[in-house]
Amino acid sequence: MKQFDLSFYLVLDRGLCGSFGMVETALAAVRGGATMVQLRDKDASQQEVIETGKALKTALAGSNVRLIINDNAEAAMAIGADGLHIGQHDGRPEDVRAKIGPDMILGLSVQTAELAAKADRNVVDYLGIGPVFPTATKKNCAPSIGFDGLKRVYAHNGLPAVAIGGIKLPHVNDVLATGVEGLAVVSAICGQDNPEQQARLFSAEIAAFRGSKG
Ligand code: TZP
Ligand code: MG
Repeated sequence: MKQFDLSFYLVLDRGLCGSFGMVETALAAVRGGATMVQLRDKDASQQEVIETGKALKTALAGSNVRLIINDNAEAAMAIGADGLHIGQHDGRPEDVRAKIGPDMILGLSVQTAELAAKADRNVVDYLGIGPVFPTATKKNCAPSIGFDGLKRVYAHNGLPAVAIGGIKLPHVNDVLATGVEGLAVVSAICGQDNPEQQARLFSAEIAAFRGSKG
């Protein structure tokens, strides 16, 4: 059984992290309670992705935080990452799974209930559902689905899921009330003056939600 905790999933963006850097941002977020870290560095060369990924792997060693690489199976394997996250245009999940082998965590982005229903539990380990809200962070983003859409899409597959897209601190309760296992954020952490403190606030909200559910 693969062990991973989707509760508070940081997706790194090189541009937003700026001079603070992706590794420092990840470390700060993990100190603040982030449970997963994804390297999503669309404009970097293969060598840069692998270098950053290896630096993240070293930084996260000894923590329970899983390192996921966006879109790039070769880099994920070269880094020795815990997992890979793919979108709807990144190859058939079956083919990607064949390439990365059975042990790597595989995440898949879905935007609709139809796509969620099609995701094969024997191939994919978790879903990323969204965008919940419009976001400037991702170019050419699909239409936002809101909390109702999130709930509907999540209900179409028993896989664990994280919500993504425009999620900020005041949304934590409504996101988790849809039933999803966690939430993924980029700009709520990357580029913030104090990413550790922001992460702490998210973690506290998540813990408070869980506490209120007993
Ligand atoms: N996939 C769907 S929305 C998104 C991605 C990578 C970006 C989310 O960024 P933010 O800053 O948390 O809105
Ligand atoms: Mg993609």
